[in-house]
Amino acid sequence: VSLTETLSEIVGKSQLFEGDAIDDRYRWDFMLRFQSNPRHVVRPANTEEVSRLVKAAKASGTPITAMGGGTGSTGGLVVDNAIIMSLERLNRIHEIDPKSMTMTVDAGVTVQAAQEAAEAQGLLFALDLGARGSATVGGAVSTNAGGSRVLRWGMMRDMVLGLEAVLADGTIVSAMTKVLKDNAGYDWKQLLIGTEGTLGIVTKVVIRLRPLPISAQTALIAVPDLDAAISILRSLEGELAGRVSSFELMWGDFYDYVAGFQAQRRPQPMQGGYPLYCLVEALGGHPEADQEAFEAALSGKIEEGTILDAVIAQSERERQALWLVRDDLIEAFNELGKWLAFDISMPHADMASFIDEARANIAAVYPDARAMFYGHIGDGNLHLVTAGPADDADAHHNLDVAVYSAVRRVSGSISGEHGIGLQKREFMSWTRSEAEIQLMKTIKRALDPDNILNPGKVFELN
Ligand code: LAC
Ligand code: ZN
Repeated sequence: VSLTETLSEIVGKSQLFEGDAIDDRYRWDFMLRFQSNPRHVVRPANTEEVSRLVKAAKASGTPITAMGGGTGSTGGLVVDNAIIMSLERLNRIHEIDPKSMTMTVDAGVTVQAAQEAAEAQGLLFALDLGARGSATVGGAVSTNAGGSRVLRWGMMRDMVLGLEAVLADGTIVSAMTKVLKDNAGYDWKQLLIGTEGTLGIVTKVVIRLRPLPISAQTALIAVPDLDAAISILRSLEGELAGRVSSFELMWGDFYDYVAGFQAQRRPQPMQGGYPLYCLVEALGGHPEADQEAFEAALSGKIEEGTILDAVIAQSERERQALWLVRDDLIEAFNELGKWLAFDISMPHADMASFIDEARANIAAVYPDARAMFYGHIGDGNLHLVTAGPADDADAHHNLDVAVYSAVRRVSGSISGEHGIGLQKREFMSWTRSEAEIQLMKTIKRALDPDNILNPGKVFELN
């Protein structure tokens, strides 16, 4: 029997697509840097089918790549003549357990659907990112997604209590536990999280929930420099006793560009021209007292001069408008032509010198390139978007080298959150030691000796 027949037998004819029947969204590379060429697209209905599909892939020696919402930006879904297994039909929210503060969901549930279901029970699924409407929980687990609240609640790996996954030989391995503390031997869940589908395919997750905050204080503040931003962050974290949930920084050129672009549609929340802008949000349980403490903390800094200007949201509508400056970016970026995104991280102490060096390196290769920094500054995680003037593989490589050589000097990471995928593979040795990379390969070979699961991502095995 052909692989086509086997796949069709497992998922049913209507859930197998080949050739021209493959929709463009399954050939998708979010950053349009690579060409993806799946031979088969399958859409299993449950974990059993996922397991049988992996076994069939293995038996025929065909690589298989699991797909969530397709919002990854490092080419992690780009394949050549492989099976794309979309988990979109694994979309059930199985349970919310308010007593244990957990929710149990299939991998294909979107982050937003999970957030909303938790919220309806008065609970918080703390992961949040701009792609919430499409990104799935399974994708967030397999990439260890970060986003805008890591500062307070950690990354996806900090929210996973239980996991079910399918290994490269089709074994279903399940620990759908709700316990927070489990030191019974190796934590294999953490071994799979963040491995971009190369060690196992996540099918179900028990997520740790938090009490739903009932008060939000959100402000856009302008500051004179990076040191001021970091000192404001540190003092707010102390003064607001752990309630600071997001601290997003936008450099002046980024803000002027994005807010300027958005001004076609809505008023700019604050005038342009300041050196740096921070979007800061605290979440809590005492609306009036929280707002008072927040405003008091900010006004102290306005008096000192560490805050140059501030807009404090007075309603949920104003809060959302402030967030749009930070989250509604793609159209503004697309206006730049082809753009590249970076997600580097480093200690706060090295950030200012890193930025100077990265800017100088970029200007040295492309004096006319745009390079705008922003990011999750509370986590030491910077984003950088570059655009023009050149746009081909060589230009992309030159820009990568310009940025990652500066990352290397400060012993930072070439990926704070988006992962390695295909895109950053060649720079792994700039951010990880040879011994670390060998350890990763040893683990990969042990769990996936035939190199079936999303091969070629993170590193080339041979
Ligand atoms: C962000 C995505 C790109 O933070 O990680 O905007
Ligand atoms: Zn980010």
